[in-house]
Amino acid sequence: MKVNNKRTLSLMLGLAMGLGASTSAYSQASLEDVMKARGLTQKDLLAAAKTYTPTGGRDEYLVFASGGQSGQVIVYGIPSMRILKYIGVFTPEPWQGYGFDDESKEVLKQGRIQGKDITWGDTHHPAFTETEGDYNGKYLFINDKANPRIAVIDLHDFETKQIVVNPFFKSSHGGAFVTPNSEYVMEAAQYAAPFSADFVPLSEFNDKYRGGVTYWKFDDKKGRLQPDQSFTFELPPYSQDLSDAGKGPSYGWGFTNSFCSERYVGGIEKGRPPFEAGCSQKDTDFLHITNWKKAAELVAAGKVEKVNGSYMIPIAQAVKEELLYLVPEPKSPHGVDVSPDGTHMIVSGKLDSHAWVYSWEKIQKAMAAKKFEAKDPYGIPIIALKDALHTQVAVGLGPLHTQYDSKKCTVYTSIYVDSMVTKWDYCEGKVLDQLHIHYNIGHLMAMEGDSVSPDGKYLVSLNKLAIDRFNPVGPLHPQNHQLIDISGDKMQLLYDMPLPLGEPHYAVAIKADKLKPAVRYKSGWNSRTDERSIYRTRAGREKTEKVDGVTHVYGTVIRSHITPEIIEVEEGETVSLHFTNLERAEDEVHGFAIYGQSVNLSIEPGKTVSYTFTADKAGVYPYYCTEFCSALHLEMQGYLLVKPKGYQSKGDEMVEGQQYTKADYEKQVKTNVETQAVIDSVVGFITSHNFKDFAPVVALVEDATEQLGFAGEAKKKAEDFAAKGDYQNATLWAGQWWQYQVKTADMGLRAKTYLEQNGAVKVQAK
Ligand code: CUK
Ligand code: CUA
Repeated sequence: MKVNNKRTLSLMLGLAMGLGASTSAYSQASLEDVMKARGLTQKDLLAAAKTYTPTGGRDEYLVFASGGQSGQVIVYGIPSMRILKYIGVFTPEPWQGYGFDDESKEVLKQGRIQGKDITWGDTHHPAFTETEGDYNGKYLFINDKANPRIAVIDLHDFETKQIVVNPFFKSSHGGAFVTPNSEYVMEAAQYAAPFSADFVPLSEFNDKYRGGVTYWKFDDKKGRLQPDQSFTFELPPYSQDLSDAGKGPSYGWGFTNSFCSERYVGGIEKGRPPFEAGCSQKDTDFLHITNWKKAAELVAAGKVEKVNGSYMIPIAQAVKEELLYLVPEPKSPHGVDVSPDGTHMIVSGKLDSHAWVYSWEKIQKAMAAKKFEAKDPYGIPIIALKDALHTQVAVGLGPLHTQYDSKKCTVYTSIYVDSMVTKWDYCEGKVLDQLHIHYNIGHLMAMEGDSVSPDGKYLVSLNKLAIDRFNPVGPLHPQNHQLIDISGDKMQLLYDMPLPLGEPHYAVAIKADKLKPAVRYKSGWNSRTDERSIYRTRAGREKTEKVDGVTHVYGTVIRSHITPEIIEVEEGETVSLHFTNLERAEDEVHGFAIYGQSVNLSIEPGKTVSYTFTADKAGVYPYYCTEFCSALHLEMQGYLLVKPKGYQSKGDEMVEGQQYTKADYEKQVKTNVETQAVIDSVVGFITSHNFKDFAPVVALVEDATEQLGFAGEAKKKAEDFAAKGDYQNATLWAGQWWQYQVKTADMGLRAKTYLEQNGAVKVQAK
């Protein structure tokens, strides 16, 4: 297999470079035919060879992209651009049971705004946890712009674990940005509003409306944000935009830019010029510089007061303690990006064709000398542009965001109006290359681009419009992520990926080998709180128990049955179902759905999930497993029987189906004996090879052994019934025995195939 792929690849590359002559005529002709038929150029083939990933292949990087209005996070691979997962974050997602099982409902509940459930989010900026400025692959944060919230996703299982609500803001955009050791996660406000929930007229905008930046404390061990140790800088109502944390020499500081420092409040319906006119009057806005390290010390020393139960540093205190400065920045900027070595900050003005490069050394000098050109209306010192600027570079119309290359001084800036990427040198201040994008690029993202050691290699352009790039699917178009090769001097566009979920804002990419996701949970695990579930149920211990008026059903799922198979309750009872997936096998997930209830549970191996509801109407409610988990998946079913109040049982209500005889029993046993022979031969093959050297095979063997154990138990029951002459039950149990054998054989054969394809060698048979 491997050899073949290599051959195809070298053939493609050979052709692309015009060196096809030495390869076999048949293959060459067919490749050329395909090129001709599909209208592909050699450049296309080269791009294909750089992204195509053969079956079973893995990607070098994983991207975690904001899902925009979907309130989710999208995970895909680079260079293949294959989508791997949508992670439900602020929005319920049925496939994962997110927002359907009791455990994940608790997570979404944390995100309530003033007591109201919010079932969506506007996700913009994901960020990884870092250790000394490098991505450590442990957690991911993402913000919600519409309702100022930050979510924590655990990369051990790619699940959302926590949502925190900003105690002051009414929107937030400048999050999530992480300090170099994940001490804090920055979240800046966007649209200024009163810090309280009260009504305040717009006439009091300048005095009572406020912006701000919150530093959320992160506990690396617990993997949770700590609201009681977090603090917020009160800032003027300047529409703070994006943020970035300092590193190296700028470690301990945070940078947040802003637009509409005019403090204009619109009012087109009252005959006033609209927001967009009033918010772009001045030639500059303000970059806010905050000292989080010193602020944290003040908090620890008890010198910061709590407002609404949360630490808040008023502007006056921040100025007095020298924690807060302003620097002019280009008009209506979007994005502030600190260089990997922490010495420079780049800000681009959407309404300016320049990117401005600030020197941290100069800024620090001005701070030390207390050299300020003025104070803003709130008393915050303003450092003069000339005392902060390293250089200005004309990069194109409407520059937005900047990403750093692995090569020193090299950066890429997204140019929104001109729809292109400009590659330039921020040390020398010169443009190096430009590449056209389809269309209207927003963010762009390089591999590990926010870390202290970016990898370069690829750039992804996250575009606002796809227009004519894909097959039309109605007025709402998919979005377009474009993959660009930046390994050479010239950028090369490789791939267009339509994303049909939400507007892409930012994304982050991490080396895939830094992630170590689990394949199963510890048995009986509550994945949302990361502890053993109090409802964990072991095989054979399934039970129903009424506690404080709630009927708790402790159930299990394993191929191919749900235990219990029949649940009987009385009309009006509150029922709490708890299911534990007893599987050990990789990817053996079961689902659970029931008629008339809005629920789908995803029960991954080891997980325990719950679903609580009121059985308010008498009736018959079939339930079933929603994942095609085995050949007998359709039979993975059951009934919830909700009896009318005061219903009198007429005795045995089970109906007997088909009647079985001794002949039926013997026929089934014959089949089982034959199946066992197949299993034995597969086992013989596996044990005569070095299967222990292959982890996936070891897992399969474990799983198969477990299933075979179940087969043995069923066999014994069948034989006991047969001995008593009860061929009805004997035949049914013999059938169950065979079911387990089939599952065993299935896994054994998968293991055998794996060994054959991965070069297992024969060893001494034991
Ligand atoms: S944003 Cu959307 S393109 Cu929210 Cu960072 Cu710039
Ligand atoms: Cu379990 Cu289908």
